[in-house]
Amino acid sequence: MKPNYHITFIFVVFINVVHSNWIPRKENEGNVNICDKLDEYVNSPYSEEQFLKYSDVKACYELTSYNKTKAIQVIETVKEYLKGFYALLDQAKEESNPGFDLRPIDLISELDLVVKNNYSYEYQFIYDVANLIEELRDGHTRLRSDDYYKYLFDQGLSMYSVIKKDGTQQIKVFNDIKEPSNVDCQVIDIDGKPAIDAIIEFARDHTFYSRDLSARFNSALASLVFGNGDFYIAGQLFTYRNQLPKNPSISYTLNCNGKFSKITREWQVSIKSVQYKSPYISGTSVGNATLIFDAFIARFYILQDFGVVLISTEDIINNSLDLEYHFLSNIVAGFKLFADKGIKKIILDLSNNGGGYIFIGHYINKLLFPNIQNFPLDYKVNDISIPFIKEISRIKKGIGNIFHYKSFTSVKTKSSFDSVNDLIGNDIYTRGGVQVRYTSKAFHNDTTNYIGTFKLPKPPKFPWTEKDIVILTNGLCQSTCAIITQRLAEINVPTIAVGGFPNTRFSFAQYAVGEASSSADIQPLLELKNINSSLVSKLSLPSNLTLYFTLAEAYSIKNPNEVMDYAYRPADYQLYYDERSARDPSHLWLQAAKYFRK
Ligand SMILES: *[C@@H]1O[C@H](CO)[C@@H](O)[C@H](O)[C@H]1NC(C)=O
Ligand SMILES: *[C@@H]1O[C@H](CO)[C@@H](O)[C@H](O)[C@H]1NC(C)=O
Ligand SMILES: *[C@@H]1O[C@H](CO)[C@@H](O)[C@H](O)[C@H]1NC(C)=O
Ligand SMILES: *[C@@H]1O[C@H](CO)[C@@H](O)[C@H](O)[C@H]1NC(C)=O
Ligand SMILES: *[C@@H]1O[C@H](CO)[C@@H](O)[C@H](O)[C@H]1NC(C)=O
Ligand SMILES: *[C@@H]1O[C@H](CO)[C@@H](O)[C@H](O)[C@H]1NC(C)=O
Ligand SMILES: CC(=O)N[C@H]1CO[C@H](CO)[C@@H](O)[C@@H]1O
Repeated sequence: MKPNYHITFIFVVFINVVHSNWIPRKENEGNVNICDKLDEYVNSPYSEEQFLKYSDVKACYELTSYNKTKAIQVIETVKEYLKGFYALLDQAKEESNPGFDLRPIDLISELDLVVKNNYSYEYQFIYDVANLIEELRDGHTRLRSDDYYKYLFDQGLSMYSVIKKDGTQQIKVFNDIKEPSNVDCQVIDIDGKPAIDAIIEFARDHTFYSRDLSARFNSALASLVFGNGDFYIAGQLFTYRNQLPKNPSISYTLNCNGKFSKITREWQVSIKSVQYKSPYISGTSVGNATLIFDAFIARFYILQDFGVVLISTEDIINNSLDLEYHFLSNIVAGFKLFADKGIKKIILDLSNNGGGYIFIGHYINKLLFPNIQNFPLDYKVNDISIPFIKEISRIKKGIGNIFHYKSFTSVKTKSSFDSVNDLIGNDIYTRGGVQVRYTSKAFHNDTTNYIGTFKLPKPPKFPWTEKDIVILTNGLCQSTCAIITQRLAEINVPTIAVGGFPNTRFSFAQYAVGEASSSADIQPLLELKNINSSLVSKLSLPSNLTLYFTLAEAYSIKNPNEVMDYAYRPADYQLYYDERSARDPSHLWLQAAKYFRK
């Protein structure tokens, strides 16, 4: 059995290779199955086509009719996974902090209502289920179908938001592949609605990378992300979507220096994935900042007299423990270089960081604050989860897996659990009005969880305290990124969030969890010896459907009963994008440097 390496990350829209020509492809001819034809276009290296048409993809999706029998099976299986493993299922029924834009959801009952609807096509049903689950606004929890999330629908256009001197907020064109002269024109209306309202509505109802609306608003718009050794345009979910959009196009009214125009953009699917390299900064130079160390997944800059560290989500792409080790050694080396150069203040810019291995977050926290205790966790104990806990705990190689009692240190005793029953424990909490059983609270034992063939570097003692670091994000710092930033915020490292709405402080991070998992992670465990056949059939989803979920919840250290996922933690300070700072983060770094604690 392969141990589980505790990866948690949120999908960051992160795209490859630029195509500047938007050549529409020829009309579809004949009666060949349209889905096969699309596959052929995508897979043929000689294809002249660069884009799939919206209407062809729609026709492909509409080849499969809705089958209520199959739909009921899907709903029943999804319910079993959620009841067995989804740590936040019952808390989701409660009213949450008013800082979040979130309604209480009794997901199990609402899933039962979905099958009462009539659908013509299977994809409509799948989207409804997926959208309902996304209303949890839990980035770790979503349903994906290989068939109906196969394509990314793009308009070649991205937008951003600036706050003018008089305090008003505007939507502007950030980048436009088709018509570069539109860049920085103000977007007045979108499909006849004021642009700002259209973006807010979309962010509120159709994005789920934060429970906080300001951060969701940022995700609907474009911003820069550092990754893969360069800067790219991230987010832009309004114009870059993974579900088949309802209409074939969107129209925009633009104001370009007083000249008004209306443009209409069709949705297209780029065959070669598109990488929106930032056209504004590229390579290693960022404004007046000097790059002193490039660790590929991290960069160390000096600007004026302070340091800036960027850390990306790279590990996900390569997914190799040896590389992780290499990256971590480089991160240690970068900080050491700062210390050697006498850098006294450091900005951690973790904008658009979707997370990575949990132990890396833990390691970075301990690197900067050697005595820090990372967030503890627990997960659900019930008829569905117990067989996995017991079975995996019997397997020596299972150490490191979330279901193995030896993967943890007990919060109560501060040492390893003596037996599987010690981990299972007797903890019962009232959540959403019902009694729910969880394991004993535990810390990840990062030594056991990191089964590498090498020793992690023992870092030197660094000179910085919480007064010498500030955290800067655009609100989209998720999962392992939140394990770093929300933990450091609890020891009073100041936090700054960029963007959102005027004078509205908002969350700098979200989804610090104990572990995220999925039906695909559970599938191989169904083959273990003592997992009985009724459990296997309960948990068997069609292989083209994957349910992702938060498996273990994390708890605050400061307020030990507070579940981090539902802890509303607004940033201490807010900054805004303007035409320059949206394209050159060094302008934000200069502003952020004012917030080091005195
Ligand atoms: C619907 O799905 C069920 C279960 O997979 C199958 O037995 C049945 O034939 C399908 N019905 C239709 C009309 O395709
Ligand atoms: C679904 O379709 C059936 C049969 O066509 C109809 O009787 C029923 O009212 C419809 N239900 C809904 C919720 O539209
Ligand atoms: C999954 O695959 C089956 C078999 O190829 C297909 O009939 C079904 O439509 C697919 N369902 C989804 C939700 O992708
Ligand atoms: C770099 O510094 C110079 C001199 O202080 C200043 O004029 C210029 O605007 C700065 N450039 C950026 C991108 O901040
Ligand atoms: C963590 O695991 C290692 C390796 O199994 C073990 O030696 C160590 O005692 C554990 N630490 C704690 C605090 O339980
Ligand atoms: C399988 O496990 C379930 C729940 O623990 C139990 O109710 C059922 O009797 C078991 N079935 C078999 C065949 O052992
Ligand atoms: C740091 C590193 O090795 N990155 C590699 C990750 O994988 C991609 C795709 O194979 C390579 O292009 C990168 O160089």
